[in-house]
Amino acid sequence: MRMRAAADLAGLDAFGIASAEPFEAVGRTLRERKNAGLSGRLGFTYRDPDLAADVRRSFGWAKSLVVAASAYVPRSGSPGPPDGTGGRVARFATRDHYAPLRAGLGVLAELLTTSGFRAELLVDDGRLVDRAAAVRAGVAWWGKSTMVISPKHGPWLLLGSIVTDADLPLSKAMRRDCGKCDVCIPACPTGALIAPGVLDATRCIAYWAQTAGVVPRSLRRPWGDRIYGCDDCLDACPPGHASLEQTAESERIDLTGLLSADDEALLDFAGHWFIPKRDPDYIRRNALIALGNSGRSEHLPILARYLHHRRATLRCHAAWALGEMGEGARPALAERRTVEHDPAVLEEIDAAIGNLD
Ligand code: B12
Ligand code: SF4
Ligand code: SF4
Repeated sequence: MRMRAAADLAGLDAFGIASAEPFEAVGRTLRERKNAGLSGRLGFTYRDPDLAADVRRSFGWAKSLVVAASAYVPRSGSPGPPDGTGGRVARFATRDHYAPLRAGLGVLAELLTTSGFRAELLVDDGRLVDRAAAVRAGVAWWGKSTMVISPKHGPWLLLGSIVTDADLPLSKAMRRDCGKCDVCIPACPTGALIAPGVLDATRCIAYWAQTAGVVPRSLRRPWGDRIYGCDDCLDACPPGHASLEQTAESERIDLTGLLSADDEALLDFAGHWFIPKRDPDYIRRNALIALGNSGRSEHLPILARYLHHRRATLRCHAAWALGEMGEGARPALAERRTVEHDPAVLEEIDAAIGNLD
């Protein structure tokens, strides 16, 4: 009871306690999806499913999980659908929305340690499946989008837990589910939700926005104006609509500004994002896709410049983006074709020229 009151005072939006028993079904699911290729190159909980599904492998003394959630939408501000004027960042990443969650959990952890118990904070960590903990602690239910959903905040929650050796009274799981609703599934622009509760990460824009390499061509148009993350299956979710109504619109990100910025400025801007190898070229890659989708001819010069970038990945994406720009892009593509040696870039240039024909 004292913990719940402290959670409220610490500004946490949901709270519950679960046992630290293994999440056996989740471990099985992680292994099955990994074997089926649905997790792509994801690390995190997929790196070692046995570890992720059993917190006692990391903390042998664990008895309970104190689970909390922080709602971010009313505070996040985020632009709506594409309007061609700039790039979009998913709401969870518009700023470091994990900070209030970590701070609130820190208060609860201190309460435990000052009472003589052990307390380890886990947020977005490979050693715990956060959603499974939240469901067991009665904080939310598992939605068909794979998000966990609360009646008050819908899917707009970030989750974290404290692993403790305190034997705390357990919360009851929520007696709710999505019922007949399934609107998130067709709302996904790439068909990544292949069945209720099953995500094929290799088709998910949120996955690709934080994964190294060349983004599959089939995903680039549905990518729209995104720079990081994707919210479409969350936006569609009815229990979250009341929160969305309170959201203030924020500025779109100037894509040409991003593409002209140096490494330091880019990493500074995106400091709290998960960026493969902290390599800012992946933000540039994402911005090139968004720029291609803007269809605005004033962006031709910057795209033509990127067609000569030292990184083949960026040349691939610049070529594709030029192919989306219409006839004005042909001279730049034709010129690069005469000097390009990388087979993957040549293939992109040919596809882009084919798109203009
Ligand atoms: C890897 C990862 C990703 C991957 C893969 C996501 C995924 N669905 O697995 C990628 C990069 C794609 C991703 C994207 C996003 N992520 Co993420 N991600 C994680 C991470 C690190 C692990 C998730 C995991 O283990 N998945 C494993 C699989 C097995 O879990 P699952 O798909 O939920 O599987 C269960 C369901 O399928 C259910 N189930 C099975 N059958 C059925 C049938 C029905 C009918 C139903 C309802 C359910 C159901 O049982 C399975 C478990 O047994 C967690 C942090 C953590 N340590 O837990 C954050 C986390 C899940 N991500 C989070 C967020 C916010 C996002 C994004 C919204 C960010 C964004 N806006 O771009 C998107 C949402 C995309 C989506 N629809 O999931 C939050 C989710 C909070 C919430 N309310 O659910 C977490 C918990 C981070 C945090 N600490 O808050 N993420
Ligand atoms: S995050 Fe976007 S791409 Fe991924 S499942 Fe949801 S709607 Fe689809
Ligand atoms: S949109 Fe509907 S089916 Fe999908 S997670 Fe939300 S409530 Fe569940």
